[in-house]
Amino acid sequence: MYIKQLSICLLFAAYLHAETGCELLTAVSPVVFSYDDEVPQPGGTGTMGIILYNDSDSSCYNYPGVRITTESDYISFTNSGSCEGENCFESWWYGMDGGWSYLTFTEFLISPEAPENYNFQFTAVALTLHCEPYCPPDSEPWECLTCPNTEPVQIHFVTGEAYPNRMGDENLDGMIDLLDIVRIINNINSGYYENPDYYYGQNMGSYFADMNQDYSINIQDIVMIVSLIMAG
Ligand SMILES: [Ca+2]
Ligand SMILES: [Ca+2]
Repeated sequence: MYIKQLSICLLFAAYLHAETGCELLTAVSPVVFSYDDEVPQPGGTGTMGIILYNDSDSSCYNYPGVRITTESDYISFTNSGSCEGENCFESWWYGMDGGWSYLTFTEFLISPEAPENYNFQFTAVALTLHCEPYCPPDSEPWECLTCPNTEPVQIHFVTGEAYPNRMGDENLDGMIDLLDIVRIINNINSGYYENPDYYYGQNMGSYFADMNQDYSINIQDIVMIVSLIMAG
């Protein structure tokens, strides 16, 4: 039940809008997932995928990016990207069209000293670079190279518990089951996936349906999802 509530919360947060007016990127999608089943135990390394989503109709050519930070003890990133320090990760792109999504992965370490069932969290926010015209009048120039573009989104994990979403979870409800299979079959039959924009478009579930990540959703992906369901 906890997982389902978390997923709903995360999806809801996808509709947050920017407060700074910083260019055209208006939302960071907090859909977080992993290829692993569970968040690792203390001493392990976890991988988190997060999708940056431009929910406006307009393109953003002002260097959109995503920054993920953690203030939780025992958690650090193995690669900070362009961010400084081990408690921060950043990824940037040159631009993105309206309605498109970009995906970035980050790896995090859970210290062996962390307690069992350790509850930790990340904060994700969408950014744009070079947003000086929108900076507060009293801000220093270097403070305004990166502007928060969305409200921060909190992402919670517990060691040993399932990730909010996994590959195969087409309807993003936190479970991989018959509902996902039915949706994928219906979408294949209706020709929905033949739209070239589907993959990074409005329906992020398409990404989760493409199990083998070959940019095509077909019987091979269905077989992989069925195997997952059968494996329990
Ligand atoms: Ca599902
Ligand atoms: Ca595929």
